[in-house]
Amino acid sequence: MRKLFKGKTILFLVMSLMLLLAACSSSGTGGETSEPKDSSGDSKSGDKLVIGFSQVGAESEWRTANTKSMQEAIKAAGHELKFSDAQQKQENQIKAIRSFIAQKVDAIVFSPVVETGFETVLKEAKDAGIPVFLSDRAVDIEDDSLWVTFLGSDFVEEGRKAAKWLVEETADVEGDINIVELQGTVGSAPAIDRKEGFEEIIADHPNMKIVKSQTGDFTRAKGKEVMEAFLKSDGENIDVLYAHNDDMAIGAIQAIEEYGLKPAEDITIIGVDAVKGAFEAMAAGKMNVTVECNPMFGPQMVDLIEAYLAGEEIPKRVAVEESMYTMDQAEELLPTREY
Ligand code: GYE
Repeated sequence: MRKLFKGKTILFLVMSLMLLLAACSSSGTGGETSEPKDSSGDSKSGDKLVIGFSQVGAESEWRTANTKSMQEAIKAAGHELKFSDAQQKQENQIKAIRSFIAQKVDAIVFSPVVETGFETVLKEAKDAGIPVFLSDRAVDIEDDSLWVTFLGSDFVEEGRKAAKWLVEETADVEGDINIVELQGTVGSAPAIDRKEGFEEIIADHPNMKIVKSQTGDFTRAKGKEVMEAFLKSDGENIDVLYAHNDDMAIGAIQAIEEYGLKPAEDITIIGVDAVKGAFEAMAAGKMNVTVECNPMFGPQMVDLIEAYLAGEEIPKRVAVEESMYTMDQAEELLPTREY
């Protein structure tokens, strides 16, 4: 099967609008809230806060934009930031959180590299009376009193959007559609959820098969390396690449070109994040679609921290709004992209 991409622009626009409306009506708050820290009226709002931010790393364009958004928002609000880059290692994050606790920061912003294994350190923060705000990625911990709120994207929905686009684009294709998948960091919320959402949709389409799936750790270098291995073992039979982020897709595009095939024509390329690199690849005709995952929520996070410390009730889950973009929109939208 070749050339899956066809310009079903109108249908796509209608779909996007529907997705956007659905996102707007469901975004923001879940039912649960976090009790205010201080209901005595002795508010911390207006004070200069010291905020510790334990970031995952600098593995992708998305991450760099997210770090910048958080740094700028904290500075703009007149607060002090203590920043720690964990280089995608859980033990570095645990150390960073312990050091924030020792320094008695007012709040901890934490973007957990993986979902599990943070219970003890989060308990230590709670015992020290320091509120923790989960940023971008969730944890898989039963005791949800260990964090105030989780501000981030719905990764399962992103996976669904990617698969729905593919189903739409291949509606007329007869025969098997062989998909290779580049997963994000093993054990991370976006890798687990983007896989789940995608698989949920293709489950209703027996001709769609994930024939190979491996982690590329969310980086270009790893994405390229793993795609090279996929191509080497069965290059001619790969119809679609589903990459859990754009950086891995971009690395894979290079591998596909070096192998002698045409990305976006011979192999349909689906990414997630909607970073500038993806828009450039789409504008150059080398990538078909990217599902947006918006990293620019620094200001939203600062608002949540200030509101909580001022005694307001905070929803347990706050969603970031996002969309998706195709090749035919890339050139026009590229100059407007913030990240
Ligand atoms: O998609 C990827 C990054 O957690 C949403 O992490 C984030 C993901 C993002 O490395 O590019």
